[in-house]
Amino acid sequence: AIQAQKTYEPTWESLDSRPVPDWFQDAKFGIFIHWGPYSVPAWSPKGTYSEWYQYWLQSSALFGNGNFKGDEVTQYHNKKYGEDFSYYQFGNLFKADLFEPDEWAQLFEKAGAKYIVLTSKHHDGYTLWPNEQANDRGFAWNSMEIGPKRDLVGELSTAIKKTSIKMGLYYSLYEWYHPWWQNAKPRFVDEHFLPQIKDLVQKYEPDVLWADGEWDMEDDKWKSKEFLAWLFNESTVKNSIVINDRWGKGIRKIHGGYFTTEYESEAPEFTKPWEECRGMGFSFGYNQNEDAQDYNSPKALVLMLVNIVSTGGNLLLDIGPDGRGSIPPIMQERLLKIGKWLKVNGEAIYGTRPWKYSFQWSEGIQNYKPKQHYLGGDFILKQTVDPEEGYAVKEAFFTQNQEAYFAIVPKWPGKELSIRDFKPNKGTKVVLLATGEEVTWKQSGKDMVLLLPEYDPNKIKPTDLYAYTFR
Ligand code: FUL
Repeated sequence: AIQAQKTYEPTWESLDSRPVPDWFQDAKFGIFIHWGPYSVPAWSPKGTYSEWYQYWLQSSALFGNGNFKGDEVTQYHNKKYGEDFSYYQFGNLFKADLFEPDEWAQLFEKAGAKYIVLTSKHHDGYTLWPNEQANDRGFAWNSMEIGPKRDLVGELSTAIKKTSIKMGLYYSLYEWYHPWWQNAKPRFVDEHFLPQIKDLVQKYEPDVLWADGEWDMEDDKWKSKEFLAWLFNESTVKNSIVINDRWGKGIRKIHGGYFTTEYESEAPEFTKPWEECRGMGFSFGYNQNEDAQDYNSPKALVLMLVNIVSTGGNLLLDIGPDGRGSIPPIMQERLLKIGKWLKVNGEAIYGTRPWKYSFQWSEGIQNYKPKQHYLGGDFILKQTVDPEEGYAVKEAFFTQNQEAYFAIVPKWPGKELSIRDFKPNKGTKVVLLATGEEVTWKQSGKDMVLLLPEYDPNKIKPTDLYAYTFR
C-alpha cells in the first residue's frame, strides 16, 4: 500500500511528530568539524572556545571554564597581529591549501564514524560555500572568493558521499557582527538567514542539518517553524533530513529533531534520540594553547563513547583542522585509535540500544564523583576508571541489540565478573570479543558470574585494552 506523504504544519506539535530517521540512532559515533578563519589564529585561553576568537577580541570578554580577566585574546592579538589587524583579515589568511577532502574522508572511515558535521558557517558569519548572502555586509565573506578560493562544503560533501558516512552541516543562525543582526533583525531573518539556509540545503542536500546560535531570539522571530515545514514538506531532502533542537530561545531539549547536549556528563532522560557534542580537549576550534595533557587520552575517549552509548546517546566528537586544512596529528591519532577499538568492539556499539541497566558501579562504590573538575584532560576517564586509585569506578557498561547483550569493561576484572541481577538462559554462550574466546559462566543467585580465563596480554591488541567487551 502506498502511504500518503504526511504534510507538516508550522507548529511544534506537528513538527515534533516527525520521527528521527533510524540510521541516526544506530550511528552512535559522529565527527564534528569546526573550521573557518578562527582556525588561523587558533588561540584562546585553555578552557575557552577558540572559534569564539572574534567575539573575545571585539568584546574583550571571555567566558568558559576557568578564571579569566577577559582581555587575554585582545592582548594576544594586538601583540601578534597588531591593533589595526581586524578579524576579517583572517579570511585571506585562511588558505586551506593542504585540504584533501578524500584524505579526510578516509580518516573518518578509519575512525569508525558513521556521520560527520562540518561548520558551514559559524557565528562569525564566514561561509565555507559560495552564496549571495555571505556578501551582504558589503564585502566578500566566503571561502570561494577569499582565502581558499574553493567551495569547501561542496568538496567535502562530494568526498563523503562516495563513502557510507552520512554528511551533516552545522549552521549558525545568528552572526555576532552582521549589521542587520545588530540593527534590523526582521531583515536579517528574511533577507539573510532564510534564503541562505535554503541555499545551503538545496545545494548540498545534507543528511543532517545542525542548527546553532539560536539562543538570543524566539523561534517565532526566527520563523523556524515555517522553515522546518518547508524543509519537511518541500525541500529535496524532505524524507531523509535529520535535524537537531537549536531553533530558537528555550527550544533545546523540548522541540525539534534530536536533542543536543554540550559538555554534559550526566546521562539525560530524554524522550527523543540525543547527541552529546564536545571537543577532544575543551575547544571546538583548533586551540594551540591546549597541550597533550589537555586532550582526553584514547582510552578516555573510548570510554566517553561507551558511557554515552550505554545511556542511549550518540557522541559527536569534535576536531579542529588548522588554517591550512591539515588535521592536527594528535587528533588524527585519537580518531585512529578509536577506530581500531571499534573494529573489534563495534558490535557492542553500532545499532545497539540501552539495556535495563546502563552500567554497574564497582563493588562498594555508589555515585562516585571525581575530584578534578576541569573539562579537558581525562575527566571522563576519572568517572569510569580512576587512574590514581587504579580501580574501575564503573565496573561495566551494558548495551544490547536483537541478538545479544554486551558488557563493556574498562578494567580487566580478574578471575570473575558478576553481572548483577541477570539470569540468562542456560546454554547462553559468552565470548570475549578481543580474542574470540568463549568464557564459561555460572548463575549465582540473582547474578550471572563470568569465569574469566587467565589474562594473556599477548592475545590482546593494545587498543583492546581500552575496554573489554563480553558478548
Ligand atoms: C556552541 C557554539 O557557541 C560553540 O562555538 C560550538 O559551535 C558548539 C558546538 O555550539 O553553542
